[in-house]
Amino acid sequence: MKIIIATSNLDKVREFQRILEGFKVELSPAPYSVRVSETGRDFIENAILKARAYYREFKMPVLSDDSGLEVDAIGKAPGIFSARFSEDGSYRSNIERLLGQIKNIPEDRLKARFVCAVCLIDDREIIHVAQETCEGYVIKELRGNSGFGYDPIFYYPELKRTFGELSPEEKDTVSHRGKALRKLFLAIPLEE
Ligand code: ITT
Repeated sequence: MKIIIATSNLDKVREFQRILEGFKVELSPAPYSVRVSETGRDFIENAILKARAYYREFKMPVLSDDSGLEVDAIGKAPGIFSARFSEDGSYRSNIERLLGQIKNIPEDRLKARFVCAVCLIDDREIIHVAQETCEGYVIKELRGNSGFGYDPIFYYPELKRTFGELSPEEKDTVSHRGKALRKLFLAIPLEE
């Protein structure tokens, strides 16, 4: 199945292509970005909104992702607002704003998780959805240059490293996105 990746985030595109390498799908980035108002109340609603907008535009199978970081001690922020957390929305400013909000909270109380909802609209216009999480902690210093977004401050206890310190393959094996995409594509029959 030929599928367009319904995102304007090139870091996500790279991860999608890596994670789905062994599946019988032909992924390509969207020819151009489609503006989508992310008005959903949760990750799944927003993933569906993105997929529908891209499907309307390109009229072929599309795969979208809505994801973010939830930090329990600050009411699960930034959550669905992870990309738009700071004024300029850059990865660096988003991290700085988050570090500002947690500066008085001890690190052992900074339990957090990445969440990823993915939505596929297939060639029969059937909508498939999956959501997964990855549990860890936020730390107050940046570690590692790998990955993107909040990866350098997301500590993953099982590997005793931040996501910024993992290889791409290590991240894909345990990440919210890796788990959500595998769950989705293992559940649907794919033809040659
Ligand atoms: P699209 O809506 O076009 O897909 P976006 O970057 O705006 O792109 P989201 O609204 O889903 O996407 O926001 C996701 C944000 O959450 C992303 O920009 C990062 O800041 C953060 N995020 C999601 N997955 C992440 C990951 O694997 N590692 C680090 N940060 C991540």
